[in-house]
Formats: sequence, structure tokens, C-alpha cells
Amino acid sequence: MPCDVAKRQYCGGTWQGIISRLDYIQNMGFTAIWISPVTAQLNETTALGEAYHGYWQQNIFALNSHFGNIGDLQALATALHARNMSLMVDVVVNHFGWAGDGSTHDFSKMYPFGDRTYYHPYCEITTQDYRSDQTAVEQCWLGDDIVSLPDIDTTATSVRQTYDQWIRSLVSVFGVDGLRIDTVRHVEKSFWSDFNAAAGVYTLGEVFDGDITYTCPYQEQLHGLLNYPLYYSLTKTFEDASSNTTLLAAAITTIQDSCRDPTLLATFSENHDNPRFLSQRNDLNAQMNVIVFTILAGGIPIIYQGQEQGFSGGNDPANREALWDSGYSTKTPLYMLIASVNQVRNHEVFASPKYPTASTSVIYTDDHHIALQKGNIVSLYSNEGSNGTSSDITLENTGFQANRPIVEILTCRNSTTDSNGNLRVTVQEGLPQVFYSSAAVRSLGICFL
Ligand code: ABC
Ligand code: CA
Repeated sequence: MPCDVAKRQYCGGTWQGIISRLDYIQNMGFTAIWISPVTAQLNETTALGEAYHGYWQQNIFALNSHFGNIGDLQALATALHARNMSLMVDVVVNHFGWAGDGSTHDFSKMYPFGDRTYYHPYCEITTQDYRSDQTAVEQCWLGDDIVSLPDIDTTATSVRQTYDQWIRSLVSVFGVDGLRIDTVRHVEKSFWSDFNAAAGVYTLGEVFDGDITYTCPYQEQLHGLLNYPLYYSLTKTFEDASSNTTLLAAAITTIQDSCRDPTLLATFSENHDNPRFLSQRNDLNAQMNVIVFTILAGGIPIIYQGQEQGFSGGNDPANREALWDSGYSTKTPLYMLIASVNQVRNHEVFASPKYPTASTSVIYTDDHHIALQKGNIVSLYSNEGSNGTSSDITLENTGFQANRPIVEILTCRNSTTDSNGNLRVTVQEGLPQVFYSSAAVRSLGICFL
């Protein structure tokens, strides 16, 4: 029976299930997966459903039995490592979960923080607080009256020590390669440096805010951040054919100038908290631009499960469609697009060790188009959508040598740079394009060169 996401219940996803579908993921060119939090959750069925997403933990030293047992999670890490792939686990330190409002809380149900002294006194984070009261953002509680999220007093030395010890053992027991850290903005910055060191692996913080000046400073404590500022510019640009791509160009440049290491930020265009792109604009060609941009803009690309199947759910929980209901086709246009673009990117990472840390240059913009160059890959985007008109564009500063054969890898069309290394191209139907030298494409075994 298909998973009815509106019920907000466990639908059957398990770590063993992921193991059985690693070919599907790896054949798209991915080298790592990010999984939901693994800790034991509240058991109740609430008016907001079950803790199927894993963000309502009650015991950080036990696993969520709905997803599997210790052996299953270890087997997932082992299976990934055997493929030379990595495991990123989502972790929450800001809060636990309670099936009730802030006044009914029974702290003894929480482990190891089983006493009220481990928590900040109840208060609610309001919408205004996000802009004006950082103390409230850090010390008040997320959640609502149905499921409150008791806020841990992360300033206490004993709490910090427990968390550091916990993360050290989680990483080593399960062979974790990276962490996605939830609710980073809700914990004081001074918590994160020690936690980051204790983790000892790449950390990717969630600071859910589009403001670069607010978000970037968290990269002083953690290796990377989900690039929310870029997410908003990206989706705004491609959701609406009347928006101007120069805004996206400005965002790329400002983020590069403001964040400590923009190449360690994660570029994404969908996730489990925001409406999927196709729910905002039902245009496959626009979504193709978004996906190619996500992979090639620089930073660490993340594709949210189901993007490759063209899922189109709106706000949480509609955006949490079960992947198994898709039938796992590897022939959808977006699956094949992702596989091709990842193949080029992976080749470039392999062939040119400097690629991951190279900065991204915006080499062209007009109202509806933007072109990027990073390493030896040039990509060109249009926000016109499938009704877009035909435009001829000359790309300069491509980094390509003069008079060289170049392939557009999504159509396998050949062209040649001019005596200045410039490339004359035609955009049609609002489709994205990816240019790579013919010599490199030949070694990829695509486009039958
Ligand atoms: C449940 C239901 C929802 C219902 C909600 C009230 O309760 O499922 O349908 O609407 C988990 C579950 C959710 C669940 C929540 C609450 O818990 O997954 O399904 O919602 O019980 C992380 C995770 C997220 C998780 C939690 C909690 C945290 O990714 O899945 O949710 O562990 C805030 C937090 C952020 C959190 C997010 C959901 O809420 O900061 O960590 N995500 C503003 C604020 C943000 C805020 C956001 C949403 O609103 O700045 O901090 O995120 O409330 C831009 C601005 C942004 C602004 C956005 C909306 O607009 O630049 O600053 O974000 O322009
Ligand atoms: Ca907090």
C-alpha cells in the first residue's frame, strides 16, 4: 500500500532497506548518503503523528528500532565503505521530544538528561524572536503544544561533556563519516567548537536562515553549513521566469566573499522542511536547471531523495514522499540527468584534485541566463522554462583553451572555442547546458566520442 504521508507515520523505511538500494544511489553518481537521526524517539501517536522523521528523541544512547538495530546500522556503514561511499548521520543536540505541551513534561522519560535541571525553563520561540532575540532562539523551546521540544541547557559543562562523549562514541561505533547537525542556530556558538572536535569528522550545520551575515559566522565553529542563503536565491530565480538571474550571481559572489570556506558549504535545492521545487513551478526544464546548478555551483552538492523521480510534494509532510512508491526507475529524465552531471563532476574531482577547492566564477549573466565556471567545467542556466525563446550567447572567460573541441554533455553536441577560448552557444526551451572538453568526455565513455 502506498505511504500516505499526510498521516505522518512510519512507512517502513529501514537501514536494511537503504542497503538494498545502494546501487540505485551509487549509479546516480553519489559518493555519500545523509540519513535521518538514528536515536530512540517518543513512542506515542500524537495529533502531529509519529516520530517517523527522527527529530523527537528521548534516548540518545539507544537506536530507533523502527529503522533497525545496532547490527543493521553498522552493516549500512560497512556496505557504504565497501563501495567507497560515506555515511552522514543527522544528529540533534538542541532538544528532546515530548508528546504534550511544555507544562506536562515528565523529565524522567529522557535519557541521559532525566531531570528538569538539564533543561531551559519552558518558553516558546516566537516568529519575531528569529530576527530580534537570539537568547530566546537559543533558550526557548521549539515545537508546539502537541509535541513540545524540551530545550537542553547546552551551556552546562556536564551536558557538554556528555554530548562530546556521545558523539565520539556514535562516530566510532558506527563508522560515521560526517554529521548533519540539526538546529544549530538554537544552540549558543560556544557549544560547537568542542563538539566539532569531539566528532572528528566533517560537520554540516543547519542554520535555517537566508541572511548571509547571520548564517556564515557559524562556519567558524563547524566545517560546513547547509547553504540556505544560496537556496533562497536559487529557488527564487528558477521558480519564476520573471525574476532576474543577476540576483543569483550576486548571491554567489557575496557568499564566496563572506563565508570562511564556501567550498565546504552544502548546495541544495530541496529538503524535508521546504516545499519541493516542482510544487512551486511545474516545469521540468526549470527543475533541470535547478538540479544541474545544485551539482555544479560549487560547494558539496546534496540531492534530496525523490528529486530524481520528479516528486512534487509541497510543505511538510507532503514533501516526504516514500521513495519506494516510485518503483526506483533509473530511466526518469531527472535520474539520468543527475547521473550524467555527477559523472562529469566526479571525473573532474578525480582528474583534478584542485577542483573541489576551486572558487566558482560567474562568467555571464543577462536577465534570464547565468553561466558558471569552476575548474574545467562550464555550465549555463536559463530560468525561462520550457516555453523559453532561443538565445545566442557568447561565453567568455571559460578557462578553455583556444580552438579546442568542446562537448555539451546533456545533448552530446560538439562545438569549438574560438581563438580566445570563447564559446558561442544557443539556449533553447530554457534548458541547462554543461560544457566539458572533448578529450575529457572521451575518457568518460559518454557521447560516443
Ligand atoms: C511539525 C509538523 C509540521 C508542522 C510543525 C508545526 O510541526 O510536521 O507539519 O508545521 C521536526 C519534524 C517536523 C516537525 C518539527 C516540529 O520537528 O521534521 O515535521 O514539524 O515538531 C530542523 C529539521 C526539521 C525538524 C527540526 C526539529 C529541526 O530539519 O525537520 O522538524 O528537530 C526552524 C528551525 C530549524 C528546523 C525548522 C523546521 O524550524 O530553526 O532548525 N529544522 C524561519 C526561521 C527558521 C525556522 C523556519 C521554520 O522559519 O528563521 O529558523 O526553522 O519555522 C526565510 C528566512 C528564514 C525563515 C524562512 C521561513 O524564510 O530567511 O529565516 O525561517 O526567508
Ligand atoms: Ca536551545
